Amino acid sequence: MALLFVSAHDHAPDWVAELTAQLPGIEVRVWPSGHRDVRVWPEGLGDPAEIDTALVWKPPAGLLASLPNLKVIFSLGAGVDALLADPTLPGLPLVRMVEPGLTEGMTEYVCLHVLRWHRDAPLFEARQRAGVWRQLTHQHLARERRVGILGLGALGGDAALALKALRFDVAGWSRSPKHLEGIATYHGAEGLGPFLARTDILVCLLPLTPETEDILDAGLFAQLPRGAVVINAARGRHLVEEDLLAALDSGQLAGATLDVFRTEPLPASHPFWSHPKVTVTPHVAAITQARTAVEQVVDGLKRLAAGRPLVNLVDRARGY
Ligand code: NDP
Ligand code: OXD
Repeated sequence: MALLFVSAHDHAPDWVAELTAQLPGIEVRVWPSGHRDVRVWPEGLGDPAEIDTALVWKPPAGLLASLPNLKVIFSLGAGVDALLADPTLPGLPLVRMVEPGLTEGMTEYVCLHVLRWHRDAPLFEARQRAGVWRQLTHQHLARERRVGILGLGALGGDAALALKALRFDVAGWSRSPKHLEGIATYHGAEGLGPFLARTDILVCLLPLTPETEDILDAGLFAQLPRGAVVINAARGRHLVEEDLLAALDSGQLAGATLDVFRTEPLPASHPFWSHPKVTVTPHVAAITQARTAVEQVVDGLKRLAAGRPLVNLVDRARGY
């Protein structure tokens, strides 16, 4: 039996090397064919009946349904919204990605961009471009800056603790109640308003589900203190783009860092590219890498072989 690897990225060689090092004898098939530098294993599906495991990022709709003996689907991404959007997705165990590299990468991204706004880096970058030497007379300390994280899961929880270690005044919002040392926690619809009212820098790390789609809209921005900043590193469809532009233009929001977009790549004509208050990064906040992520997949395969329960299973009813 074989593992089918599907990804638009060129990291198939790393995955094949890591998987075969840990599970000698495993057959990995890479789809689609034509990956750069992939020369040493069969490309393409081969006999679909021989595939029992899939390790995938955004496979085309219908591909997984065409594998009659598939037993488990591992997502290369933490977010499984694209997979769940395929109406033909087989009702098999679906394991999402939780791995140290992804978590550490996201925490670095969040800390970088929170600090960037906190220390007025965009302002000084603009002044440098204009050749202006002007100091600020008042400097906020991190403990005076209230950061709020939407989503306190694998990524949001780690980022919250790292920001706390930098002395920020951190709060988080989740669906169910949470206890995180030193973090003010809020949950559910009734917790959202009070959470937003005390948030100067808002970070979105929610999964994209029917409940969270369009959550970053005018109504939410209006509940933040005037001059707040929004960082979206989750999914583009969390954000109502025109509401963000209006909130930036009115001064309700002072800035935004966006890693994810409704359309990716972000179209060349999109106003975000040149907006003076927007920082754009190309969906790179955190990337699953074979060297840190292979252990989760290997552990899953061993659990499956031993009949032990899988971990990080997606709850399809919740959508994450
Ligand atoms: P988790 O499933 O571990 O955490 C999700 C968190 O969101 C949980 O705390 C959950 O609450 C909360 N949540 C979900 N739905 C709601 C809701 N309706 N109301 C309130 N809280 C809610 O996910 P991860 O932390 O691993 O990942 C989060 C997302 O980050 C991914 O889904 C993906 O979209 C995005 N991502 C982006 C990357 C990038 O490069 N830009 C890289 C990796 C991930 P509870 O704890 O109560 O269940
Ligand atoms: C993910 C992502 O969900 O990279 O892992 O966006």
